Formats: sequence, C-alpha cells, structure tokens
Amino acid sequence: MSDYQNILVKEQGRVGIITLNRPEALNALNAALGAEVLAAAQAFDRDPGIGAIILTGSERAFAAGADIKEMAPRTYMEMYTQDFFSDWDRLAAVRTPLIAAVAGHALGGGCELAMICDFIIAAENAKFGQPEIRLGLIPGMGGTQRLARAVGKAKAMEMVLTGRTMDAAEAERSGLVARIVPAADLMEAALAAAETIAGMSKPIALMAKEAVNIAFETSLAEGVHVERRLNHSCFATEDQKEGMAAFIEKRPPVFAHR
Ligand code: CO8
Repeated sequence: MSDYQNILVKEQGRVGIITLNRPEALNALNAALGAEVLAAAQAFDRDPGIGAIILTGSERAFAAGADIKEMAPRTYMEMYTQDFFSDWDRLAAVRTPLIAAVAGHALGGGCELAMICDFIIAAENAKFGQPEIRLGLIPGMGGTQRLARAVGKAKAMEMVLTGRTMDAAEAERSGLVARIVPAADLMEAALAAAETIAGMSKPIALMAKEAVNIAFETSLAEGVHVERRLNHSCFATEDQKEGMAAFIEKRPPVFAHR
C-alpha cells in the first residue's frame, strides 16, 4: 500500500479510504493515478474485512479533471489502441459500496469519477461540472451518461454544452449528490455513512448495490425480477437469519458477513 505515488490509502475499522494526492495539479487524473486508484479499490474489494470504501480528494479539489497536460499531445490512435481511461470502467465494477466525499472542484473526469461512486456526499464548497467542451473535447469517463441519469436531460445538456459548473446546493437539489455538509465535517460525515454500511452484512450490501445498479441498465419488469431473485438469495445467508433473529430478540445484530 505504501508504494503508491499519487494516492494515500488507509483503513479505519471496516472502512477503506483512498485519498487522491496530486495537490500540485488539483488531483488531475493521470494514467498513473488511475491505475493506483483501481489497484487500491480492487484490493479493498477483495478484502472481506472492508465493507465500504471512501474516495476523496483535498479541501480545494476532489479532482480538476483528467490531466490536460498528459492528454494534450495524444493522438487518436494512442487513445483508441491503449483504450485510454478504461481503468475507470473497472472501478465501476468494484462491488463494495463506494462513497465519494467531494470538496472543491469536481470537474470533467473528477465529476465523472464522483459519479462512478455509489453516492456523493458534498462539502458546501463543492463544484461539479463537465467543462470538456471548452477544451475541444467531450466527456469520456461516462459523464454524458451518468450526469443525464442523475440530473435529467435539461441540466445535463446545459452543463455538457456550455461547460458551466453547478454549486453544491444546485447539485443536491438536482439529485447529483446525496447530502451537503459543512466542509470541516466532510470526512466525519463520509466516515459515519461508510461505517454504517460496513456494519451491515457485506454480502447483503453487495446485493443491495447490484439491485439498485440494475435500475440503470434494464427495464422495470426485468429490474424487479432481478431484485426478487436477489431478495430470495438473502435467505440463503446466515446474516439474514441473524438480522431477523436479532430484531425478534430485541438486540443488535452481529453479522458474520456470510
Ligand atoms: N490537468 C492538468 N493540470 C491541471 C488540471 C487538469 N485538469 N487542473 C488544474 N491543473 C493544474 C494547473 O495547470 C495548475 O498547475 P501549474 O501551477 O503548474 O500551472 C494547478 O493545477 C493549479 O491550477 P490553477 O492555477 O488553474 O488553479 P485555479 O484555482 O486558478 O483554478 C480550476 C482551478 C478552475 C479547477 C482550473 O485549474 C481549471 O479550470 N482546471 C481544468 C478543469 C478542466 O477543464 N477539467 C476537465 C479536463 S478534461 C477531462 O476531464 C476529460 C475526461 C475524460 C477523458 C476521457 C478520454 C478517453
């Protein structure tokens, strides 16, 4: 874990914390940082002792986008053959719940990275935007798709076509973020949410995440069908027996994560 150059990684109980750490570039996402975030998140994902992951940046910037200085000279053939930025698709495949704790700029790839996470807790100074069009570019890490799903067509089109940013209040009103907290309380709030999730049964949390994500991939009938099958699967776990026994016996559950 200590080999990382662009991120800081730590564990707090059952919560894994990944902090983007390129302060000189406002956490711009270069290829090396992307590979490190993916490796750290996948390691946490494989660890049965980790039940939730927080991804965060600094007070000034979650991430100011993909690294423009790295991208500027690239050719089409390099982007295409190296499948630039596809590491971030693999981050979306991480099954452990992933919370983005966002302060400051979340622009371009930074906004897209926050949207890859399962939900966003924002500091009051958070700013979200897809300004790629100003660089002669369009989003490439899922921004057009996830922003449209999060805030609807009108705001997504306006943001992607004009490059304007949304402040935290508008982002919350629009459904992009789950909650706003004072900047000083951001990590405490993210940790509280992560610890709550990590205190649940991990396999059940994985099923809950899988079920919600199906809503963005399929028809209502098919999604309800998948949900029902996953719901039935809960009854094959020890944790369902423990959760319900604990309720009936009026005591807190002790989940074994199996
Ligand atoms: N890339 C590289 N360096 C950056 C980036 C970036 N995205 N953002 C900031 N930096 C650097 C600056 O160059 C500066 O470095 P230096 O001191 O060496 O000049 C340092 O960070 C501090 O930045 P500023 O001095 O500009 O700080 P300000 O507080 O004045 O401004 C802003 C902050 C408004 C965030 C400003 O830095 C900015 O506009 N940044 C660029 C935002 C942007 O356009 N982001 C989108 C990038 S494109 C993208 O994300 C595409 C993703 C999908 C690609 C997928 C391809 C397949």
